[in-house]
Amino acid sequence: MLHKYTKTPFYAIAAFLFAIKTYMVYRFIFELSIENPLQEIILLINPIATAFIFFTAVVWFKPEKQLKYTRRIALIGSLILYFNVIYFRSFSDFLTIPVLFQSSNAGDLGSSILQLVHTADLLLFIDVAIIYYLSKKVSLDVQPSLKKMKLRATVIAVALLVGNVVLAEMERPMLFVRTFDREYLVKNIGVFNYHIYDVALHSKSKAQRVLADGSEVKEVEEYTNKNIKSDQHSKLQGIAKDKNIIYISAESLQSFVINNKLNGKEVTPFLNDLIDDSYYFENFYHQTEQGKTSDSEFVIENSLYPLSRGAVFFTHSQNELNAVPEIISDHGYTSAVFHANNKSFWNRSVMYDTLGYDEFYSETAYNVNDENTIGWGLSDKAFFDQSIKYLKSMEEPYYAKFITLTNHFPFELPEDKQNIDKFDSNSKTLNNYFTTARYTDEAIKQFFQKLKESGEYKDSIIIIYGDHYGISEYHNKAMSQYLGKEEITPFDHIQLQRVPFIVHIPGHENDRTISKVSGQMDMKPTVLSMMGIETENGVDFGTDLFTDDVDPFVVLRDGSFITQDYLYTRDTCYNRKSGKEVPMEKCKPLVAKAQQELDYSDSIIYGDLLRFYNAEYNEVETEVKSN
Ligand code: GP9
Ligand code: MN
Repeated sequence: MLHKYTKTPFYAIAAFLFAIKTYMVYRFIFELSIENPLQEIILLINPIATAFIFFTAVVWFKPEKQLKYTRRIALIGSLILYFNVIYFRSFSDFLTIPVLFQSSNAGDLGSSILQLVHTADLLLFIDVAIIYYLSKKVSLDVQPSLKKMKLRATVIAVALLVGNVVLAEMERPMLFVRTFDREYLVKNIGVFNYHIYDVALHSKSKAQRVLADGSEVKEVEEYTNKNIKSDQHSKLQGIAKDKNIIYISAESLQSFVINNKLNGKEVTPFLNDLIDDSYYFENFYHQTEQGKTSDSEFVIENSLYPLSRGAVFFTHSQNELNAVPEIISDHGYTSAVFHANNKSFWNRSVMYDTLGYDEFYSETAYNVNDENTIGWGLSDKAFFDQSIKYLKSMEEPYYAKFITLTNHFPFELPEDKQNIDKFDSNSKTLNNYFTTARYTDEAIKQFFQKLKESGEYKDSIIIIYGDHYGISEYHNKAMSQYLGKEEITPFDHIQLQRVPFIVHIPGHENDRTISKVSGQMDMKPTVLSMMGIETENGVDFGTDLFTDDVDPFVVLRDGSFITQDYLYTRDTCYNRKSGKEVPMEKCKPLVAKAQQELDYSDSIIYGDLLRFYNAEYNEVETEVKSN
């Protein structure tokens, strides 16, 4: 009998065991960084406070029920923690409610998921096993049964929690306002309370649509007109008029491999050559969040920020938007997306309708078999090969978006297809990455050849961009080894969010590499202006990149931002060119502006505000026409 040795009620023993486990996960799996002693204390207290608040709830039941519920709480809590562990290994991030509702994606993850589950993970359930075992050995007499005891237990648990929250607010003022910073939240209030907070946020965002009215749109429009929209005519205005636009979304392709080598070999030889014959934006950042590829699609078609939690493709697929495919259909363009994956992944089949795409060539349009499958699905080479016939069948001018897949985590490629070495470091992910990045480079090369052979090339403008990072912070050590740096600082981390953006115009001669700071947000106005289409709608956040009258200001979804002179992230201001820390005063005025911009964009999505704007705009348009 356990209670021969101690009079501690069982729920408290269980809470203690569970808290130790949680703490271990924070320290050794999430590797939550500790910057000062107060953070250390908070990180120690929050698992205890959280475990006690949940486990103490059982005291309000009869003693035998208390044991049963204690076991259940331990099991459910452990599963929730474990799901976070798996998600974290892939995304260096924590689950949110919208991400959970995207579980239809999980079935398609296949080998990726297996890579994320380790045998040693069984250790994460040791406390559950002990709790099950001990629960059979405890005496019911020492479980709280009198009201007084129950109240005392509850008061202690609540006091612990309040103490935790007060300390957290002291350490991190405005903690609950900065919702995008999930790591801070987890560090300060723990992963379970973070989930509760996330549920509250979710309900709030749902309510926002109901309560929205059209008045806010005008304010957003004033902001974008004043701060973002260019008054100049672009140097390339109309250059793509009546030409086809071929977009290539290069999966997980980051700029650090461009013009870079591994063991003396170029990683992306084709793209490196192409860049000499194209406009290449070397300081171009992805602006995605949890929605990954789908977020990049959302950003480039709408010039709106993705959400800080979940993927807009899932959470707001019924919103009224003003996306590129819809706009250009009024100008005689046909549009299609090519992506050889399950059409429901990222809810694409629904969202592409909302965006105004005419056609979606998904997995079912392709012949996918064992020979031509790599990792997540159809290999990029086979994908482009099989796409050409569909492309040729499209009515011109067309707008076609190709989404590659082979360079996707875990970046596995059969040996006979590897034309560059693997890297040698402690990160299998980074080691593999070079081989699949090279594979995509070769696939794009072949695609160009096919475009030329089929006659599509000369009438088209080809735009290549990286959708988001491929190598998360989790692999910083290996990354620093590759880049020959002592460590990856927060500054370096933001610089690693650069992805290639290449605009290739056949027959054009003024090509050059452009250093100005830019981001995915800018693609919509840039491409529309190249097509010679005037955008009447001012409610978006991008600048035409071939104009020069607006100071570049790239805001990332986590509130970090980059200007020509400065880079701001994690409460620190850096000189963008030297990477040296500079006084915060330099960045301060822009911190609020970045937040404002994100908030404006969120209000458009949460409130579905474009339904008011588009309605009003159409009214004006009809009036003009009828006059
Ligand atoms: C899947 C592809 C990759 O269809 O878009 O998705 P990701 O995981 O990069 O968002
Ligand atoms: Mn992707």
